[in-house]
Amino acid sequence: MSEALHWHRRRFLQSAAALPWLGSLALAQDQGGEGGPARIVREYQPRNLEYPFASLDQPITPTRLFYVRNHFPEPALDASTWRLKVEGAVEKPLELDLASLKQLPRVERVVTLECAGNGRLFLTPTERGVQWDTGAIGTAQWSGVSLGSVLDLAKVKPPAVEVVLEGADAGEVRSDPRSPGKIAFARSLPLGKARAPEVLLAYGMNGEPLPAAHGFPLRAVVGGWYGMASIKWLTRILVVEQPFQGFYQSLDYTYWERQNGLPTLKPITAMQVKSAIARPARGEVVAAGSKYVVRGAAWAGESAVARVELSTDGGKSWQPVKLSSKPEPFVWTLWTHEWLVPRVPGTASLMVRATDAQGRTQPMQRDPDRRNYVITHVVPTEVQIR
Ligand SMILES: Nc1nc2c(c(=O)[nH]1)N[C@H]1C(S)=C(S)[C@@H](COP(=O)(O)O)O[C@H]1N2
Ligand SMILES: [Mo]
Repeated sequence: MSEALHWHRRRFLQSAAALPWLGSLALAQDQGGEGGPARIVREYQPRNLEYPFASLDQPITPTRLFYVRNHFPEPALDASTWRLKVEGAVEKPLELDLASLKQLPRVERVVTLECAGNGRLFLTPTERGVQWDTGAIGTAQWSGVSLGSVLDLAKVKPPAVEVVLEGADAGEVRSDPRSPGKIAFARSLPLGKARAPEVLLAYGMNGEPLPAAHGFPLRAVVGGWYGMASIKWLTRILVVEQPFQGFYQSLDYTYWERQNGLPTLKPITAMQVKSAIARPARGEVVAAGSKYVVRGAAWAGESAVARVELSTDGGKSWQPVKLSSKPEPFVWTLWTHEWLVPRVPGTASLMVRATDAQGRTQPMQRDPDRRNYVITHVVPTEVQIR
């Protein structure tokens, strides 16, 4: 399929009139079936599945290939008994069922989710956590309501500073640092971000009801932030007057920020600018003297991608690649580059780097203050030329 067609499909998807097309999307997903690309199992229990990044060929990730990141066993929720509680610093505490949520204005948005641990496989020495390659990322068309509309319904009281989102899944973290017994998966958002238009409570994904693995019946989708903020199996929204200091907010999913010479732990929030090569894959054999279409994606969280450059000579020289769509915040942009493969057999080292609209470029070196998260440094893709 041509890049131009992808672009049209994408534009099409962003309009509310995309519904007829979504039927063919479901069809396209089924075609993957036998022999097609499949997710890579990183962990069986709880289920952690990686998107096969080399299969990237359209901006919307097929649901059957979308990565799954679970900390605890997936809860099986019954939509008829499920309720969403909204409480804490609000004038009108709520208990909403799915039908009353669906009465609120429907919002649709294409948003890219990336796990903060994506690319952990590239860290030396090895860091704790799921050993993701490049595919703990995906883009879907999410449908639901804005979190802001639910907060307005409950009427947030002025001293409130944050909104805690809590999932129905729970468990005990037994490795150090241990959790205080059984805890639910929960994260908070400052009120400003919680009210932003890119923050949804989604009941639909790519035109279908949200699948169980992705948080049925309702999940948060926090555009521009790493995936840990997008709470699945959402059952409670707690409005608080002090910053939340939960396990996944203060102990895990944190990085060191240096303030006046003192390293301080900060919660991981906004996605940083990053790009990745989908094809060729690491170790792929490419034909000497051929034209090879190198392809991949670039994204920049709340910012937009401004520039993507590729090197096919191990970082000595860089050329701009062709973007298949106009970069926007919250969604990745696909890119291609026609590479004239050298005639001489051997190896080649390909690298890609992106720069965002604020002028921030992916670093060449890993910053250890990021601990086991936010892996955005440039990683070479070595290929064989034969
Ligand atoms: N309730 C709950 N929400 C969760 C998680 C979880 O384990 N439990 N994992 C988070 C993390 S770390 C990521 S990256 C995203 C992944 O969403 P996905 O599984 O739909 O791809 O969900 C987030 N929301
Ligand atoms: Mo994640």
